[in-house]
Amino acid sequence: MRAKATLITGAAGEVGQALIQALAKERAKDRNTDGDNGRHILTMDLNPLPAHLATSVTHIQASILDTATLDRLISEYEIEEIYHLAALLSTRAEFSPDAAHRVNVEGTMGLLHLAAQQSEWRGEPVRFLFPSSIAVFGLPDQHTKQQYARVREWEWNYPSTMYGCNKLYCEMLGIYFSRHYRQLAADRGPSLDFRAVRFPGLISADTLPSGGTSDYGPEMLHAAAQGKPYACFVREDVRIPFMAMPDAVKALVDIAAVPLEVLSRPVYNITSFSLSAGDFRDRVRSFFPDCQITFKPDSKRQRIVDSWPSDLDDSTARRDWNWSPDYDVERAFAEYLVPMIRRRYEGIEVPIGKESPDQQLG
Ligand code: AKB
Repeated sequence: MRAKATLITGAAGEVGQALIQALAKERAKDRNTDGDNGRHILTMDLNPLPAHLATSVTHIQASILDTATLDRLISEYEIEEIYHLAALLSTRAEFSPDAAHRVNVEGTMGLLHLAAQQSEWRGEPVRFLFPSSIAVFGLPDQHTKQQYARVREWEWNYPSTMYGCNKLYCEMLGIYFSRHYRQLAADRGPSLDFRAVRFPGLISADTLPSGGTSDYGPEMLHAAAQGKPYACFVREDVRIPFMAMPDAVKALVDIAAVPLEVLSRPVYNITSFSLSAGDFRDRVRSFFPDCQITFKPDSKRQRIVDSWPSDLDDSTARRDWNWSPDYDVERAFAEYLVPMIRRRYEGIEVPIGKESPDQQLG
């Protein structure tokens, strides 16, 4: 019999690393109460996992586009749940749109197929967790951005980036596979159970993002903690929503855990707090008074954040599955980011923007 498994793609990225820690902790607790239930955590990424994570999972260092590896995986494991995190982020995708399309769209399509086949085979839907993004929104100008401060899920779905287009289309593919594919093939058993959350900019104390456009927030903070100067690549006044990494992981784990009946939609906005780049600098300065943060906007990256909403309306997630972030802006900085980052840089040097691998989301 094949062993049951949860698969995490893009596992060496920021969300992946945080998710592995959370799931491994859960599994260890389950093992203590129920004994070994035989559930494995399989991780996949182009890059190796950091040593401290590699021991709690089975890591496959491969591309999600490698169909032979995926075929081998499903011959060995019964995959019950997929956290599909692998993606090329918004700035990188603008430089390599073909590669972004291959990884973000074709990669997702392959995994949706795999999940649909596994669901049929098991006679039970595979849960497919998909991190989408504020990049699916595209506000045309500053006036509209100010007027529509808190966007709902279905508003302004006109992305201006390759990454945003990829994410929006993959949300739709997920819905297609879970709802319509099943109807056409009614005799083939259940299809997959697709659930997505749209993340704002994520900030981790443990890792740095790379290739994203919301990266200026975490980069500012990590630079300040290391006493390095930082030139922010967007204007001081531009505002977007953010979230601390533990809340991003909590959102994925929580939406995975609720019964399907409580979800009134397949895709949910979620957020925590909104800050302008100037507010972000002020927060950082209140903890690191000597920080040297300047603003040197890059017009292309500026255009991307200008098109993203300043806030999200996440009331449906709050109502349907009790979504609520643990970290508001005060707590995020004072109780998570700053203390953890201070500890991290005691004696450790990590070059800004150089640490994280290609396949990740943040
Ligand atoms: C990016 O900047 O591309 C990501 C995102 C907002 O999805 N962090």
